[in-house]
Amino acid sequence: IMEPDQKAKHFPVILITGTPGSGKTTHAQLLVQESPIPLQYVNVGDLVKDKGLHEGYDEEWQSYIVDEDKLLDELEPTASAGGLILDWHTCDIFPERWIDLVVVLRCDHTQLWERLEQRNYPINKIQENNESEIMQSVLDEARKSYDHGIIVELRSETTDDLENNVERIVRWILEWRSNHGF
Ligand code: DAT
Repeated sequence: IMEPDQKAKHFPVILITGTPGSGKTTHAQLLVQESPIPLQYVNVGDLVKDKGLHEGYDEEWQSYIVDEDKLLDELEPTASAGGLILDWHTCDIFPERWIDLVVVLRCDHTQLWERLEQRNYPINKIQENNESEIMQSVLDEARKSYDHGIIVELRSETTDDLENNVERIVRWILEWRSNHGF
């Protein structure tokens, strides 16, 4: 007879990743609205900044140097409890056991360039991110870090893409729930 696992998560943890500008925050915010279950949204970049989980600021790249140990300690309780959307352009630092679904957003690189220009990113940062999208760096990083079966690559160029993607993730959530006996 199997004992019910008292510590089992009732809700999954979804990581939304992709090159900056690919649409992570836009997707996560719509998903929070459309989700059939309560999901807490964490923008990891904002968390790093707000809680000082870094070792200073890199002026050249205009980004914080993340203190990974501090970040993981901060997120551990929420991640273990479940019901979480993580939004970050880096995906290889989270323990595999935390993550139930990895969504990698992809965008045409010319469109990405325009989105980052609108954000007033410095040119070196636009170039770096543009190359990273062309080289599919985030997707490769995800494939190195997680079971390929939990990774889904989705295009994020149009509003239709956004709506279809969120619908698809909602269906996945319902399936996850039913597979876990809820
Ligand atoms: P990220 O969080 O990955 O940095 P974002 O969600 O802030 O990206 O999106 C960057 C910009 O691009 C923002 O102005 C919204 C727009 N955008 C992203 N995905 C889109 C989509 N699928 N359709 C239309 N606009 C999109």
